Amino acid sequence: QAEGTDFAYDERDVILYNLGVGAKRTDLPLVFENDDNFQALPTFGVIPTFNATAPFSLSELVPNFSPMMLLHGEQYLEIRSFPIPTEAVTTSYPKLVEVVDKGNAGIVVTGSTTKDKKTGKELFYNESTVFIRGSGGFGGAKKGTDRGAATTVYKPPKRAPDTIVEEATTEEQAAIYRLSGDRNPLHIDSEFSKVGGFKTPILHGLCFFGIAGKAVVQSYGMFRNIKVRFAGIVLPGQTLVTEMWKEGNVVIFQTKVKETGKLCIAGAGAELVDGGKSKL
Ligand code: HDC
Repeated sequence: QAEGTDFAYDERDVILYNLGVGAKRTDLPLVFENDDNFQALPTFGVIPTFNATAPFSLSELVPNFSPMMLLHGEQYLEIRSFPIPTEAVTTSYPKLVEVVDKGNAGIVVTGSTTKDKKTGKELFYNESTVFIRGSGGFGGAKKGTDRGAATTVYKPPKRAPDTIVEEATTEEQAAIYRLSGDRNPLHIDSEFSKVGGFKTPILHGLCFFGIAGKAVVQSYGMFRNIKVRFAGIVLPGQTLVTEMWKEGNVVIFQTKVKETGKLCIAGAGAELVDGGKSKL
């Protein structure tokens, strides 16, 4: 196996992450290390691999690569062992899954397994899709491959949602979330975001992924995997409305920006552990 990238974290990182995705001071299991039930939200599983060194660079995979034109397109996360440690030294092993040509954009999918460095136990598996505007048309495959849960596009049922959770983000949401490892200037520096086409910095996809995932876990219990498509941007300060439908062991969900009515997460779903009995 190729050499991986280590990432050590402790309860401080867990609390900072939980706050970054909107945990409240009254959510003691999420913000107080001495709470009997202290825990990382399951979406914390995206963090250990986030800055892991990939065995490729995006500029060698697609033409005209520019970091300003890159957006997070989709995310799949699988939690491979429970409970999620609240401190650990991990090693992540990113690899290229596929490159897709959307004509006006290039898509690159990276897969990464994260292990506990001491025990070798697998903790998480992630697949991250980046959507690079202006980097298509290179004659590559037009569609991605089917990889089961990682590529499932969930279809919300016709009935009204079973549960709706509304959560306001704050103007500082991206400034806090970036301290969990994604220092992309797109989320903090308007000079940078302007070049990418956004007047003001936009919220991290993984931040609103975490907020939506928190709505799922707080409504239905722990999940073993979660898949989302980032269908639209979110500005810090906007309110997110997550609509959920329980279909057997799966929570199908989507998230809208209240101010615009537009979807920011679409076709999303999470497979529950034990039918969702393990509540926060
Ligand atoms: O959907 C549009 C959009 O704006 N989405 C929101 C993007 C966003 O806000 N992301 C989060 C913020 S960016 C971020 O967090 C960056 C982070 O700091 C770094 C990333 C870290 C990654 C992890 C590393 C480990 C947009 C612009 C993405 C697409 O809109 P359009 O251009 O209008 O596309 P459309 O015409 O609808 O479709 C064209 C083809 O592309 C497919 N597609 C659409 N949205 C997609 C997508 N594929 C993947 N992800 C998406 N989000 C469509 O299916 C279509 O393909 P086909 O024609 O084959 O059906």
